[in-house]
Amino acid sequence: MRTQVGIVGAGPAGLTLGRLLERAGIESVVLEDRTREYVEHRIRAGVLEQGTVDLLREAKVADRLDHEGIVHSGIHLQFDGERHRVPLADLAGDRSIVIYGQTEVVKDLIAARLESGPPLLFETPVESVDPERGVIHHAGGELECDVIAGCDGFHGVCRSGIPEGVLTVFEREFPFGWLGILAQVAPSIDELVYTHHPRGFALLSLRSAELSRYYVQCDPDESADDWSDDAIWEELRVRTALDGWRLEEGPILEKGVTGMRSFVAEPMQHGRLYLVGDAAHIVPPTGAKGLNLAVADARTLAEALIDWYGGNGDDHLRSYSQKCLRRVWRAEQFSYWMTTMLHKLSDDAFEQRLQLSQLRYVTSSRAAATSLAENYVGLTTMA
Ligand code: RFL
Ligand code: PHB
Repeated sequence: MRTQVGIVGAGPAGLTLGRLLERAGIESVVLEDRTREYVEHRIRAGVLEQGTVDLLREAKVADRLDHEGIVHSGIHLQFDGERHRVPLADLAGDRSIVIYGQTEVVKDLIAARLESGPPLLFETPVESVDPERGVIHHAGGELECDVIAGCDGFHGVCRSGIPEGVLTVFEREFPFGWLGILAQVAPSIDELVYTHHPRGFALLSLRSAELSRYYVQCDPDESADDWSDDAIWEELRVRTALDGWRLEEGPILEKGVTGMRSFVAEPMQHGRLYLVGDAAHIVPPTGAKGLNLAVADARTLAEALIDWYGGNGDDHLRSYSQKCLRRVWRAEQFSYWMTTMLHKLSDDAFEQRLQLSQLRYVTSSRAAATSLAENYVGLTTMA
């Protein structure tokens, strides 16, 4: 089998790239390890930057997003028994975020691809890739390609297809994780709340008018099964408590623990292989950047390939890695900053005083709040 672009992985990166190529008349085959059911129900991100929404609209996969996505023009930061609103849109040139689950983005992209026809093969694990020859070895045989897009996430096989010594890896692992739940209850507040508390971080988010998505900081190697529903609600209640406000509870539909790390592999390209999204970089979820970075990489690669197949040379393919890494490192810094400002890092009282002072500064200085706001909604200068 032969194709122009072989795409490994049907997450947001692979599916977005496939969609953009399809609209430009460039052939691709998407190979995905898991079932459609599994990929469509993997609960992860929920915050889309304006730039991500704009791209999905251009790609004509935003009908449901435009109906069901919830626009938020602010977030709250809570600490020391106070809740402060950061007016994102006022501070960041009228740009906002949209709450729409990654599961829904993936469903929309899969439906569009299956309707229009280019191959999307589920349950087809890729075993290895050859970046020099442009060959993908998978369970059913070989796929020869002009270009391989490694969109197979952090644990995929594409990154390890790059010969030793080529990549430089930058990494930080955090000594905590997030216990996340999806609960069948109306959100108790209409915008996100990021809470710093002596017992640890908590985040109140949502998926819809009936579904809430909540997180608490926990040990990274804890199992979600060790947490009873009552224990989770108790922890959420204590960490987010505020005079005159109540956290509504409901049945927990799903729970899971996720570790937190920062990771970047440079460069994001070798031979015919281009790494896209989590395959090349990971951010801790506190800045809500992972999915948005994956979509931005996919756009950059699609534009470079459209240029190249259109006979306009390979300048953009050559600068793919450099262009993506600028945005990636901005998101790494922002996510690291949000993470270390908001989580319980240690029992060190000096460190805790610095965190509180930083939170007070961000919620009282317009300049500091503007910096948070423009990074959170997505910097247009990084496009
Ligand atoms: P994905 O989504 O991991 O997709 C990779 C796909 O590749 C498949 N695969 C293979 N296929 C074939 N052969 C192989 N050998 C393969 N190995 C793997 C996998 O099955 C999968 O389908 O990577 P992608 O596309 O780069 O997308 C990245 C995003 O999923 C990720 O960055 C975000 O979910 C991160 N994230 C958030 N990002 C945001 O922008 N905003 C958020 O609010 C946000 N919240 C989060 C998050 C991630 C979280 N977790 C669970 C890590 C909240 C959480 C809790
Ligand atoms: C989510 O709704 O899943 C979510 C929101 C904001 C984050 C991370 C996750 O920073």
